[in-house]
Amino acid sequence: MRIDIITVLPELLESPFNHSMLQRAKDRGLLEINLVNLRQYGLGKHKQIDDYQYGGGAGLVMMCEPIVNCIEQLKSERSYDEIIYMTPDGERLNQKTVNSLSIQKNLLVLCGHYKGIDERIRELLITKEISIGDYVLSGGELAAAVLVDAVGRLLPGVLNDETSALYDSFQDNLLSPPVYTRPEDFRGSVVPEILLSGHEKKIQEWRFEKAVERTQQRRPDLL
Ligand code: 6GU
Repeated sequence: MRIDIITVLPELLESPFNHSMLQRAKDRGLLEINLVNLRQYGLGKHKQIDDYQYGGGAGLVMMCEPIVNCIEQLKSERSYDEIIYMTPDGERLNQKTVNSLSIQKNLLVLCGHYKGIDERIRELLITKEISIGDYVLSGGELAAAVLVDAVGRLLPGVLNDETSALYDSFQDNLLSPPVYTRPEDFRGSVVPEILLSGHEKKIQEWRFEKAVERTQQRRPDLL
Protein backbone atom coordinates (compact mmCIF):
# COMPACT_ATOMS: atom_id res chain seq x y z
CA MET A 1 0.00 0.00 0.00
CA ARG A 2 1.09 3.53 -0.68
CA ILE A 3 -0.17 6.46 1.40
CA ASP A 4 0.49 10.04 0.32
CA ILE A 5 -0.08 12.63 3.03
CA ILE A 6 -0.51 16.31 2.19
CA THR A 7 0.47 18.52 5.12
CA VAL A 8 1.83 21.94 6.04
CA LEU A 9 3.77 20.30 8.89
CA PRO A 10 5.68 17.33 7.41
CA GLU A 11 8.09 17.46 10.38
CA LEU A 12 5.23 16.41 12.65
CA LEU A 13 4.76 13.20 10.64
CA GLU A 14 8.37 12.21 10.18
CA SER A 15 8.78 10.27 13.42
CA PRO A 16 5.48 8.43 14.03
CA PHE A 17 6.02 5.90 11.23
CA ASN A 18 9.67 5.18 11.98
CA HIS A 19 9.12 2.77 14.84
CA SER A 20 7.81 -0.64 15.67
CA MET A 21 5.14 -2.11 13.39
CA LEU A 22 4.96 0.70 10.88
CA GLN A 23 8.72 0.71 10.44
CA ARG A 24 8.54 -3.04 9.91
CA ALA A 25 5.80 -2.59 7.32
CA LYS A 26 8.00 -0.11 5.46
CA ASP A 27 11.12 -2.28 5.76
CA ARG A 28 9.24 -5.21 4.27
CA GLY A 29 8.04 -3.11 1.36
CA LEU A 30 4.41 -3.51 2.41
CA LEU A 31 3.85 0.16 3.12
CA GLU A 32 5.19 3.29 1.51
CA ILE A 33 4.46 6.66 3.11
CA ASN A 34 5.09 9.81 1.13
CA LEU A 35 4.84 13.21 2.81
CA VAL A 36 3.92 16.09 0.52
CA ASN A 37 4.62 19.60 1.77
CA LEU A 38 1.64 21.74 0.79
CA ARG A 39 3.75 24.88 1.14
CA GLN A 40 5.43 23.97 -2.16
CA TYR A 41 2.10 24.68 -3.82
CA GLY A 42 1.55 27.99 -2.01
CA LEU A 43 0.76 31.12 -3.99
CA GLY A 44 3.10 34.04 -4.68
CA LYS A 45 6.41 34.82 -3.14
CA HIS A 46 5.14 34.09 0.36
CA LYS A 47 3.83 30.70 -0.73
CA GLN A 48 0.44 31.61 0.70
CA ILE A 49 -1.90 28.72 1.49
CA ASP A 50 -4.65 30.32 3.59
CA ASP A 51 -6.76 33.45 3.60
CA TYR A 52 -9.57 35.24 5.46
CA GLN A 53 -13.00 33.72 5.18
CA TYR A 54 -15.76 35.33 3.15
CA GLY A 55 -18.50 36.66 5.38
CA GLY A 56 -16.02 37.52 8.11
CA GLY A 57 -15.17 35.76 11.32
CA ALA A 58 -12.02 34.70 13.06
CA GLY A 59 -9.71 32.11 11.59
CA LEU A 60 -8.08 31.48 8.27
CA VAL A 61 -9.30 29.05 5.65
CA MET A 62 -7.06 26.92 3.46
CA MET A 63 -7.39 28.12 -0.13
CA CYS A 64 -8.53 26.11 -3.15
CA GLU A 65 -5.60 26.61 -5.50
CA PRO A 66 -2.68 25.20 -3.49
CA ILE A 67 -4.60 22.11 -2.41
CA VAL A 68 -6.28 21.49 -5.77
CA ASN A 69 -3.00 21.97 -7.65
CA CYS A 70 -1.27 19.60 -5.25
CA ILE A 71 -3.95 16.90 -5.49
CA GLU A 72 -4.15 17.22 -9.29
CA GLN A 73 -0.40 16.80 -9.55
CA LEU A 74 -0.53 13.67 -7.39
CA LYS A 75 -3.53 12.30 -9.31
CA SER A 76 -1.63 12.69 -12.57
CA GLU A 77 1.00 10.30 -11.19
CA ARG A 78 -1.29 7.56 -9.85
CA SER A 79 -4.95 6.91 -9.19
CA TYR A 80 -6.23 6.88 -5.63
CA ASP A 81 -8.78 4.54 -4.10
CA GLU A 82 -9.75 7.24 -1.63
CA ILE A 83 -8.89 10.91 -1.13
CA ILE A 84 -9.40 11.39 2.57
CA TYR A 85 -9.76 14.72 4.36
CA MET A 86 -8.99 14.61 8.09
CA THR A 87 -11.54 16.84 9.80
CA PRO A 88 -13.43 16.93 13.11
CA ASP A 89 -16.72 17.00 11.19
CA GLY A 90 -15.92 13.82 9.25
CA GLU A 91 -17.31 10.34 9.91
CA ARG A 92 -15.94 8.98 13.15
CA LEU A 93 -13.15 6.46 12.56
CA ASN A 94 -13.83 2.90 13.66
CA GLN A 95 -12.32 -0.54 13.08
CA LYS A 96 -14.70 -1.27 10.21
CA THR A 97 -13.45 1.73 8.26
CA VAL A 98 -9.85 0.87 9.15
CA ASN A 99 -10.35 -2.69 7.86
CA SER A 100 -11.83 -1.52 4.58
CA LEU A 101 -9.06 1.01 4.00
CA SER A 102 -6.40 -1.61 4.74
CA ILE A 103 -7.28 -3.51 1.55
CA GLN A 104 -6.75 -0.49 -0.72
CA LYS A 105 -3.66 0.17 -2.83
CA ASN A 106 -3.29 3.95 -2.93
CA LEU A 107 -4.62 6.40 -0.37
CA LEU A 108 -4.28 10.15 -0.33
CA VAL A 109 -4.71 11.87 3.02
CA LEU A 110 -5.16 15.64 3.37
CA CYS A 111 -4.50 17.22 6.76
CA GLY A 112 -6.57 20.30 7.53
CA HIS A 113 -5.54 23.32 9.58
CA TYR A 114 -6.97 26.58 10.88
CA LYS A 115 -10.71 26.89 10.21
CA GLY A 116 -10.53 24.10 7.65
CA ILE A 117 -10.43 24.01 3.88
CA ASP A 118 -12.53 25.85 1.30
CA GLU A 119 -15.78 23.88 0.92
CA ARG A 120 -15.29 23.59 -2.85
CA ILE A 121 -12.26 21.35 -2.39
CA ARG A 122 -14.44 18.95 -0.44
CA GLU A 123 -17.11 18.97 -3.14
CA LEU A 124 -14.66 18.56 -5.99
CA LEU A 125 -11.98 16.15 -4.84
CA ILE A 126 -12.50 14.60 -1.43
CA THR A 127 -14.02 11.10 -1.43
CA LYS A 128 -14.04 10.45 2.33
CA GLU A 129 -13.93 12.63 5.44
CA ILE A 130 -12.65 11.18 8.68
CA SER A 131 -12.58 12.37 12.30
CA ILE A 132 -10.83 10.42 15.05
CA GLY A 133 -13.19 11.48 17.83
CA ASP A 134 -15.33 14.18 19.34
CA TYR A 135 -12.66 16.67 20.32
CA VAL A 136 -10.71 19.24 18.35
CA LEU A 137 -7.04 18.93 17.45
CA SER A 138 -4.97 21.85 16.21
CA GLY A 139 -4.47 20.12 12.87
CA GLY A 140 -5.16 16.91 11.00
CA GLU A 141 -1.61 15.55 11.25
CA LEU A 142 -1.94 13.65 14.52
CA ALA A 143 -5.28 12.29 13.34
CA ALA A 144 -3.63 11.17 10.08
CA ALA A 145 -0.92 9.45 12.13
CA VAL A 146 -3.62 7.56 14.04
CA LEU A 147 -5.32 6.52 10.81
CA VAL A 148 -2.10 5.38 9.13
CA ASP A 149 -1.02 3.42 12.19
CA ALA A 150 -4.36 1.64 12.48
CA VAL A 151 -4.40 0.80 8.76
CA GLY A 152 -0.70 -0.03 8.42
CA ARG A 153 -0.64 -2.65 11.16
CA LEU A 154 -3.34 -4.64 9.35
CA LEU A 155 -1.39 -5.09 6.12
CA PRO A 156 -0.73 -8.80 5.63
CA GLY A 157 2.79 -9.61 6.79
CA VAL A 158 3.08 -6.75 9.27
CA LEU A 159 1.93 -8.51 12.41
CA ASN A 160 4.26 -11.23 13.64
CA ASP A 161 1.47 -13.61 14.48
CA GLU A 162 -0.90 -13.03 11.60
CA THR A 163 -3.88 -14.18 13.55
CA SER A 164 -3.39 -11.72 16.34
CA ALA A 165 -5.37 -8.90 14.71
CA LEU A 166 -8.32 -11.26 14.83
CA TYR A 167 -8.34 -10.91 18.60
CA ASP A 168 -7.96 -7.14 18.73
CA SER A 169 -10.45 -5.11 20.65
CA PHE A 170 -13.24 -4.05 18.27
CA GLN A 171 -12.37 -6.62 15.61
CA ASP A 172 -15.59 -8.49 16.40
CA ASN A 173 -17.24 -5.57 18.20
CA LEU A 174 -15.87 -6.83 21.52
CA LEU A 175 -13.25 -5.32 23.78
CA SER A 176 -10.23 -7.52 24.53
CA PRO A 177 -10.24 -9.76 27.61
CA PRO A 178 -7.71 -9.07 30.40
CA VAL A 179 -4.19 -10.42 29.87
CA TYR A 180 -1.46 -11.46 32.31
CA THR A 181 2.23 -12.30 32.28
CA ARG A 182 4.78 -13.34 34.91
CA PRO A 183 4.82 -13.41 37.88
CA GLU A 184 1.93 -15.64 38.80
CA ASP A 185 1.52 -13.85 42.11
CA PHE A 186 2.17 -10.11 42.17
CA ARG A 187 1.85 -8.67 45.69
CA GLY A 188 -0.86 -11.16 46.50
CA SER A 189 -2.83 -10.55 43.30
CA VAL A 190 -2.88 -13.78 41.35
CA VAL A 191 -3.41 -14.77 37.73
CA PRO A 192 -6.80 -16.47 37.11
CA GLU A 193 -6.28 -20.19 37.54
CA ILE A 194 -7.86 -21.15 34.25
CA LEU A 195 -5.04 -19.41 32.35
CA LEU A 196 -2.49 -21.68 34.07
CA SER A 197 -4.47 -24.83 33.36
CA GLY A 198 -3.21 -25.46 29.83
CA HIS A 199 -6.80 -26.27 28.90
CA GLU A 200 -6.97 -24.48 25.57
CA LYS A 201 -10.70 -24.80 24.93
CA LYS A 202 -11.61 -23.65 28.44
CA ILE A 203 -9.19 -20.73 28.13
CA GLN A 204 -10.84 -19.63 24.86
CA GLU A 205 -14.26 -19.81 26.53
CA TRP A 206 -13.02 -17.82 29.52
CA ARG A 207 -11.53 -15.15 27.27
CA PHE A 208 -14.73 -14.83 25.28
CA GLU A 209 -16.78 -14.60 28.47
CA LYS A 210 -14.49 -11.89 29.86
CA ALA A 211 -14.55 -10.00 26.57
CA VAL A 212 -18.35 -9.96 26.60
CA GLU A 213 -18.43 -8.97 30.28
CA ARG A 214 -15.97 -6.14 29.75
CA THR A 215 -17.86 -4.90 26.71
CA GLN A 216 -21.14 -4.97 28.63
CA GLN A 217 -19.60 -2.96 31.44
CA ARG A 218 -17.60 -0.43 29.47
CA ARG A 219 -19.07 -0.21 25.97
CA PRO A 220 -22.63 -1.58 25.95
CA ASP A 221 -23.17 0.45 22.76
CA LEU A 222 -20.96 -2.05 20.90
CA LEU A 223 -23.19 -5.04 21.65
CL1 6GU B 1 -9.30 14.54 11.73
N1 6GU B 1 -8.78 16.88 12.75
C1 6GU B 1 -8.82 17.79 13.73
N2 6GU B 1 -8.28 19.00 13.53
N3 6GU B 1 -9.38 17.58 14.91
C2 6GU B 1 -9.90 16.38 15.09
C3 6GU B 1 -9.90 15.37 14.12
C4 6GU B 1 -9.33 15.68 12.94
N4 6GU B 1 -10.51 14.28 14.61
C5 6GU B 1 -10.88 14.61 15.84
N5 6GU B 1 -10.52 15.85 16.15
